[in-house]
Amino acid sequence: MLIKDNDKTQISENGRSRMLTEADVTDESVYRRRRKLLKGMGFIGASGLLWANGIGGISRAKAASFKTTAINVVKSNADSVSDTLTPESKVISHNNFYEFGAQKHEPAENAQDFKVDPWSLTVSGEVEKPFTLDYQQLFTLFDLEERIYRLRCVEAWSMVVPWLGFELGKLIKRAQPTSKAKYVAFKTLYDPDQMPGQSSRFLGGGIEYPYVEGLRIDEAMNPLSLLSVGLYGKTLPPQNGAPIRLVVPWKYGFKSIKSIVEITLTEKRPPTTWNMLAPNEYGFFANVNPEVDHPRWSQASERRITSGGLFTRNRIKTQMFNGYAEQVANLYRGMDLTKQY
Ligand SMILES: Nc1nc2c(c(=O)[nH]1)N[C@H]1C(S)=C(S)[C@@H](COP(=O)(O)O)O[C@H]1N2
Ligand SMILES: [Mo]
Repeated sequence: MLIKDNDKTQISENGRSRMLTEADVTDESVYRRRRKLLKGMGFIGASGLLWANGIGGISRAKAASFKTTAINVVKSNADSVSDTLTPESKVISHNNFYEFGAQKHEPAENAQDFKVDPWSLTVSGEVEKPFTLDYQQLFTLFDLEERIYRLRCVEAWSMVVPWLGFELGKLIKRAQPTSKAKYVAFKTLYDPDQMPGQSSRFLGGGIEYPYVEGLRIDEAMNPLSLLSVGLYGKTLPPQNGAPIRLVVPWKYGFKSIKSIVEITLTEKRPPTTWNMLAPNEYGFFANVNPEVDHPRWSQASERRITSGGLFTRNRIKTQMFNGYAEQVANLYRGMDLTKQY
């Protein structure tokens, strides 16, 4: 991956160097306060989120033309972490989504006209009951919950994001996997007319499209594996993978594939985009591991993107499985994680 802006991204957002603005910090503190309040009231519901949209929506509106809408959340999940949230303005402007450009600021600039409705997500392969969901069903099939997760990119930066979504396992169970289903393969939309990176090796970073990813079935069924349809109380903006993307918080960010159109249960391990491009650098498992360095840089620490200003370093130690060892270490018992990276 492009690593050249590893430590400079926070001073160069949207292609311009700039100081931290008030919106960067207001976003998060308002959000936190609202969340506490709602929790105190015993629920997180539609009216609260509409109220949040009225406040938090301001900073998004000035940069984005894509319309996001408030989402009804049924519950807040116990797996949420209490780390300081990355401000919404940064979550939606510092992205990896090579279909819209390989520079961090490009997806937010190039994806605003992306059409997400109608959408079609198919679940098939080694299942008894294949099915296809339309745009509306992505939001109504299951109760949506909020999960605050760490997101650790293999490039050694990280964020903390309040996602909205449902467990991947619920979707898989609905399709009734056969006994041959050992892996789950994911595919991003292929539409070069809408995704300029797919027809330009320069913009698209030289990777093969469509972007594909995969998990072992037990990883996919782990309750932490989330299909996200929103963040910060609203539907996903396109740069973050609208209308539906995967979030696997104990793995490097490239596993968290965006704008998914196909989920296929398979017997054999499916090919995955970054592994195909550079197998010595990116493994199939891609578990966050501070002890296994990338061939070109250390993974022992990371730059946490917070509301820090121009000269804030925010360098923190990377945790095994990104801090989720308690929930997932048992999935890898007996494996040599230096070889199965
Ligand atoms: N289809 C697709 N999915 C993708 C990527 C991509 O380029 N294309 N980039 C991945 C990488 S490297 C990261 S770190 C995360 C970033 O998610 P975010 O932009 O929402 O923070 O998305 C992942 N999903
Ligand atoms: Mo990444």
